[in-house]
Order: sequence, then structure tokens, then C-alpha cells
Amino acid sequence: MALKLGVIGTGAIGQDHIRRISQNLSGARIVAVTDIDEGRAKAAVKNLEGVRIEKNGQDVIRAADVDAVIVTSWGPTHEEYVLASIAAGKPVFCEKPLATTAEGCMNIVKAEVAHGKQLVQVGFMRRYDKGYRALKDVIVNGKIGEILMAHCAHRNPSVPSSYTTDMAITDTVIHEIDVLRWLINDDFISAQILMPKKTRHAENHLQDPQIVLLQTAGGVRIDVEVFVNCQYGYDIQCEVVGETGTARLPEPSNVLMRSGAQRSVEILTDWKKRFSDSYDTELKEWIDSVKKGQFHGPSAWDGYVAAVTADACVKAQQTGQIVPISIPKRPALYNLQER
Ligand code: NAI
Ligand code: ISE
Repeated sequence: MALKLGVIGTGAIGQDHIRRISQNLSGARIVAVTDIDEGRAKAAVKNLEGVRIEKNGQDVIRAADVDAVIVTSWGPTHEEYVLASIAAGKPVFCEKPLATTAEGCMNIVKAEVAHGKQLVQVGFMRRYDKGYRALKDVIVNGKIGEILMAHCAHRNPSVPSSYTTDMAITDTVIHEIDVLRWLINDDFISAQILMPKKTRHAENHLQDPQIVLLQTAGGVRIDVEVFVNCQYGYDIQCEVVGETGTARLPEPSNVLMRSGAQRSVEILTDWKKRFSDSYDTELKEWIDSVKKGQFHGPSAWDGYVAAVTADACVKAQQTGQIVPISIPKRPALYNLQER
């Protein structure tokens, strides 16, 4: 039987998830959507049959025919909708960030622990990317020995003028924070940010690029270059260095062209295409988990740890200091989760 889904927020990623659930995946169908911009909600489902437009997110969550909820509205609205889904006992897939503050994420963790069963998954889709999964396989199977360091880059061609310096962490590097913790299977203990020479392509108020330095409890050192006005493309790099070798995230496969005395490969320009397969796998596995009632994906706890780490990075941006990160003991509810 198809799982019946309600979607809150039909902007860029909401529309993309609606399209993939309706066209690429089986096992679920959208029955209700909402957006504060009603026209956008209507446009998002204009080619789908039998989808209702609800007045607001709470109506989507309450609806008797909605088995599970997808939250793809703006970050500051996530906490309210995730808490309401838990209160209604409905599984909820929430795009990152789980909440915009660590305190908000902790409210969700506490509500889920009180409920006694996992219901929440956070949209950290890189854990579903074939390349990152291959990298994890190399690490877990000891193929390059103990991990010592990782060198990463997260580059976007450009960002809107509303993008601020802290968003380089909370909106962008948050993906590296989660995926590196998952790859290395260790929590972070400190963060520091270095500010290189600023690009002329960034707005006056935005410090771009930045270098984020993280250290894990086991002593692994990570550097992430975040450069959101790099102009040339959407480029995600990750190289892990172990005691006996190194392993690098594969490049997206593209045709190698020889033309005009050049050898060239296209570089993608947006996150939608770069992680398209990962989003498919992420939602497919989430739909299967909801049906089985067993969750393996990024949990509310992972959302909380990412938020605590991001807060430390933002403090490091503001102070120029090395900021310690302290993660409390993980509640037993999350101990069985695959890491
Ligand atoms: P967007 O601005 O394109 O879309 C958000 C939509 O939510 C808008 O249509 C807006 O009208 C609607 N909305 C806002 N408040 C609402 C409310 N209370 N009820 C109903 N609708 C509401 O933004 P985008 O890029 O789609 O991002 C949405 C979320 O997804 C953000 O949290 C973002 O960080 C995350 N995201 C995750 C990505 C990933 O790679 N996992 C990629 C892009 C976004
Ligand atoms: C965006 O919100 C995302 O989540 C993308 O995956 C990320 O690469 C981009 O930098 C963010 O702005």
C-alpha cells in the first residue's frame, strides 16, 4: 500500500521532493501540500491528481489521510512542525536544519524520547550519496588504516544577497559537519575559523571564503574550505588521509570531451543535480523505513549534534578563537541507530 504523504513548503527543494516521489520513486504518494504562498503550492502539484492544498502546516499534520509528513519550509519553521508531527505520532522527514538553534533541536530530541519511538529523520542526504558511501566503506574496512586528517571544500558559484557570513556554517558547512562525523564515526571537540583574503565577488557584509578547522575526540583534524561565490561551479571535494593511504570522494561522472585542442569535463553548477541520486535514495530508504517502522537515517540526535557543532563554528567566526564543543550523553533511544 502506498504511504500517504503531506508536504509543508513547496519552494525549491519541496518541489524537487514532490517531483521525485511522484515520478522517480514507488511506494508513496502525495495527498496534501501547503505553502504560505498558496500559488506556489498549487503550481507544485498542478500536474498531480488527487492532491489537496491545505491552509497551513498544522492542517497537513492533523489530516487523517496523512500517514507521514515532509517538512521543506524555511528553517525557522521546522521546529514547530516536527514537534507537532511527534505529538500526532506521525513519522516526519525534515530538511536541514532540524531547528535553527541547538535548544530547538534539543526540544525535539526530548519530545521524541518522551514519545519512546523514533519518528524523525533529518535531510542530511550526503549519507546516501554513492561516493560518500564508498568512502565510508574504505574507512570502515580499514583500507587506509587509522584516519588522521580530512581535507574538504564546499563551493557554490554564487549566493543571494540575503546570504550572511554565519550561513556559510548553518546552511552550507552543516552538510560537512554531519557527513564527516558519520564518515569518521566520532564527535567534534573544537572549532576554529580562518578568514582568508576576501573575494571581490561577495557582498560587502559577507566574509567569503572561510576555512573551518575541526578536531574530533579521537584527534582527527579536518579542514573545510567554504567558498560560496567561487563563480565556476558547484564543487564538493573530500579527501580522507589515513595511516597507510588516502581516499578521495569521486567526481560526478561526466563525459570527457576532446575538442578545440582541449580536454574538458563539465562541472555541475547546482546542488540539485549534484546530489540528485542521493535525494532519490534518501527518500526511497525513508519511505521503506516508515513502512517498516525502523529508522536508520540521520536522527533528531544527529540534527542536534550538528546544531551544537555549528553554534561553536559561528562563535569561532565571531571571536577568532578556538571554541570547545561539548556534546552531552546520547539518549538510549538513539543507541541502536546505524552510524
Ligand atoms: P525556498 O525558499 O525555495 O522554499 C521554502 C518554501 O517554504 C517557500 O515556498 C515558502 O513560501 C515556504 N514556507 C515558509 N514558511 C512556511 C510555513 N510556515 N508554512 C508553509 N510554507 C512555508 O527554500 P528551499 O531552498 O526549498 O529550502 C527549504 C529548506 O530546505 C531549508 O531549510 C533549506 O536549508 C533546506 N535545503 C536543503 C537542501 C539539501 O541539500 N538537503 C538543499 C536546499 C534546501
Ligand atoms: C543549500 O541550502 C544546501 O543545502 C546545499 O546542499 C548546499 O550545498 C548549499 O550551500 C546550501 O545553500
